[in-house]
Amino acid sequence: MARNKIALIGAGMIGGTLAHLAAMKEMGDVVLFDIAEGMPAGKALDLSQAAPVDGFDVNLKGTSNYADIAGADVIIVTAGVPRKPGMSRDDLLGINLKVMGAVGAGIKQHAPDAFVICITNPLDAMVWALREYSGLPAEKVVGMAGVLDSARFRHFLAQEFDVSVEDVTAFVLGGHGDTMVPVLEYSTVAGIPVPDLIKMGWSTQEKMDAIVQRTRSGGGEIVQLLGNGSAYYAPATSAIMMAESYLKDKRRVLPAAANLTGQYGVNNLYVGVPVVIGANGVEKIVEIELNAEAQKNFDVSVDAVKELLEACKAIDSNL
Ligand code: TXD
Repeated sequence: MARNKIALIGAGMIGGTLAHLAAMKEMGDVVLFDIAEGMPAGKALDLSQAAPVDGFDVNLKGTSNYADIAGADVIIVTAGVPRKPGMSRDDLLGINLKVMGAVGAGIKQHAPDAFVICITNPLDAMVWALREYSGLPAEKVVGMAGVLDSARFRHFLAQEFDVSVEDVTAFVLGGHGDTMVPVLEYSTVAGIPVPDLIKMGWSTQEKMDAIVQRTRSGGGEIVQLLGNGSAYYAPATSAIMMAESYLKDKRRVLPAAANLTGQYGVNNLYVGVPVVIGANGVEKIVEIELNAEAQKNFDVSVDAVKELLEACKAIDSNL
């Protein structure tokens, strides 16, 4: 049986971390693609030289030629420009939309059967544009944000409750950004919902509100601290989890930006919802009943995504 092939479009901070993780897990051969000359080949060579020490056995190749992604099973897209301090995700729109045009064309021509995970910001708009430009079926193109956002939420909750992060599950809906919707009722410690934990005296509503706020601006907090660039370890490992669910047909239930076709009252829009990821890509969109507050926040989030799509269409009339 042929090895899987993982193509990483964008070999920057997240792309390099993705390559390392994919290699360590022997998910398949790895192609690092970037327009920056030499850099993807340098990272591929560096990682190849880690193989004898770490004991992984995969081929890594760096390239600036789209033909090298041919036959990729999974493509993870981080190409573009990351946020600088003070810059909003939306400021990135114009620059990264053009990048999605080039990446979409490359995928369409060379790897139309791949499962594509987009990470580039502003996420919900970029994954939509990438679907449009690539022409791939919507169930094969998803955006990674929810796994990361819920991981951030889990980390903060575990700290607050002083329990293992392994026993904390968290639920985040909506767009990636300031309008994301963490849902406390569906976030638990070993199955006990957060509102019950508040009743049990484990924490207070005020502290939970602060954690929700910190989760919403979790990316910005790291941008400020790093001073240059944005988060990359947790984003990369989150995308790898989605890729593994596809490659191993695990049917994991993960929050992801998926194309809605009427679910949650939304049509033709990518927004973060729980999905089942299996061998066919997005196998199912999980439509849960939201309480009034979550629905209101979700609607705000959807409106923010809609605005971004309008902005994309204003920049490129072909969209
Ligand atoms: O949750 C999420 N979705 C995110 C998203 C969490 C964190 C960061 N998120 C976004 O991911 C971030 O705002 C950026 O838009 C992407 C990638 O972040 P990264 O930190 O990896 O950025 P880098 O290091 O700048 O890498 C981007 C690479 C860089 O090497 C460029 O040369 C390359 O993209 N690039 C391109 N590659 C291929 N093709 C084109 N056209 C291209 N343009 C730039």
